[in-house]
Amino acid sequence: VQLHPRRRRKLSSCSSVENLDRVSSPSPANESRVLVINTGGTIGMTLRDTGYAPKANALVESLRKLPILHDELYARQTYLYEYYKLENTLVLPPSKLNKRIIYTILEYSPLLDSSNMTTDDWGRIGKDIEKNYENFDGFVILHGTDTMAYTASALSFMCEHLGKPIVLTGSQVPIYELRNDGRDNLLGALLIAGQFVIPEVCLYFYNKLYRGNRVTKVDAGSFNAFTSPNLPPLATAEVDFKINWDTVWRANTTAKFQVRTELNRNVGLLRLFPGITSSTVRAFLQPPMQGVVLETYGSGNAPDNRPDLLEELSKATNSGVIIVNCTQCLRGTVSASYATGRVLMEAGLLAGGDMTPEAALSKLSYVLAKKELTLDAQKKMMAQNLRGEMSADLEGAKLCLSDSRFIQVIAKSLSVSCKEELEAIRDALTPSLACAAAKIGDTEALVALKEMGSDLRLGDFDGRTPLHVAACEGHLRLVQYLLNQGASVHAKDRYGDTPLCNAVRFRHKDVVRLLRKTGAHFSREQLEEAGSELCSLAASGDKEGLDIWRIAGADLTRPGYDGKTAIEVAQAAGNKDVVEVLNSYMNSKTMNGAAI
Ligand code: ASN
Repeated sequence: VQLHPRRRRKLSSCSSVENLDRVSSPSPANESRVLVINTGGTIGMTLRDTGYAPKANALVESLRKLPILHDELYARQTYLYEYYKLENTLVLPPSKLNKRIIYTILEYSPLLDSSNMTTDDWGRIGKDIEKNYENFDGFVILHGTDTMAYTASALSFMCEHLGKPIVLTGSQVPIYELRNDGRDNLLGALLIAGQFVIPEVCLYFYNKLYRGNRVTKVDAGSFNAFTSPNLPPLATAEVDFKINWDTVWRANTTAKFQVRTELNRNVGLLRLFPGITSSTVRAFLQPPMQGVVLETYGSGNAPDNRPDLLEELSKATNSGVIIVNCTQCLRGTVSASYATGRVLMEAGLLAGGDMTPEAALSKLSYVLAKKELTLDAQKKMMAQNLRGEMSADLEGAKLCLSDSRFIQVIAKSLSVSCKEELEAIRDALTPSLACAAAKIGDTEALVALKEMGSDLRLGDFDGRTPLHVAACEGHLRLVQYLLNQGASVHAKDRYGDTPLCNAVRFRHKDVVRLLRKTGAHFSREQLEEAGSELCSLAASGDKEGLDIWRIAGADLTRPGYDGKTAIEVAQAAGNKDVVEVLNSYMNSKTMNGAAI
């Protein structure tokens, strides 16, 4: 009889777990452990005379009675309660992936409506995760929706070198009500945190998993309360969970997880509006203010006919206040495309890219608390993509295609986060890789590159395509493969050379024939210049060289720079056999390669 590991341990009575800190999991392969930190929010609220308010010490008992959120039989059979000695530990029924998620609920007191949250509460959550980090596979934070985007953003920065999932969720309707979104949201968050190593602070709501620092609450009256305007969801809960691994953040680190709880509270959000007075701006920017997110119009614009306003902003940045320019628009990024945007840069503002105001504010708070950094270093950090909160400037980058393990490894080492950045890296690297594969005749590598979405027709930094390289090397099969993939025989590198020129130079007759068959030809200028080359080959008695040029389509009667033809040069040099060969070429129809 196969005994569950906990039962075996129970029988040998070696379990002595007293509290959360000392829990060590028996970790059977199909079980994972999730710590649920219940901070409050609607999910655990009941209606009182004063309106909805959190109800303490009620959640665990009500979840225990919900079969979709707790399997009492399994808990008893596997001695769950005895082993963990925690009243607040429950277990989900088996998932589709046949996993058991054992979750322990740590309830805060008092439970908070998230409108009452402060930076101290973020610190407490962070510390509790840090304290329990090694005992759990993932973390779920139950939180009110009103400020969930702020908490998610702040935690994303505070959690340094994160390697496990932290999923915030909550609901719009209390879990105690008949129709509610709390059950689904909690279940989905538990399944994700317990089954997928998504090393990010995320937010799960209404069947979607978002990057925490990309979300914003957009609807007070819908179950679909959040959106991530500038980044697609990390996962969607459909019939199965579909994880968008391309988008999942890759922490580039060998350092251990730690939580930075120090946050600077002298930060603020200021929203521009037509007619805002300079005295309002001045008052807002007064000490002790150290960091401000200025919410500007459109792509980061502000009036450029308001020197009074710009002067206040300049004064503040000159005195060391970091001001980040973010757009009021829900979607899009700040850019310097308008004069009205450039004036803000001149006033010393930092471009906030496509960060949400919530992310920009909490990033400021995190960065400004790093007292060991100079102001310049703090500004530099603000401009960096720390946790996937902003997209890199990808102007000019070609975006398309799918994914590859290889590129992911490179992306990881470059600390690249989002799909767009990944694709830009792939598109920068793969032409060179394809050329390298062509050099050694590695068709398999080219097939693999193609499968990862590379366009084998693209050239490298010198405009050299894999076909150029394969033609140089004389890899006939590879040339055939590339032509079948749509490689162009007319591609010119930066020196104006086509694959045909390369094949001629390195004297690969078969390749020259194949390229000619596919329509390759010399240009008019090249044909004119060929005269001199033919003469020098004739002078040195190089019959093979002359033959290659013939096959490639050169006109053997074309005179060189001094007006003499190859045959005249051969005669003058006494190269009789060359004269013979040239005569035979000219007498036959195969004088140039067009007739092969
Ligand atoms: N006021 C609630 C909160 O943020 C809203 C909710 O959770 N749906 O705590």
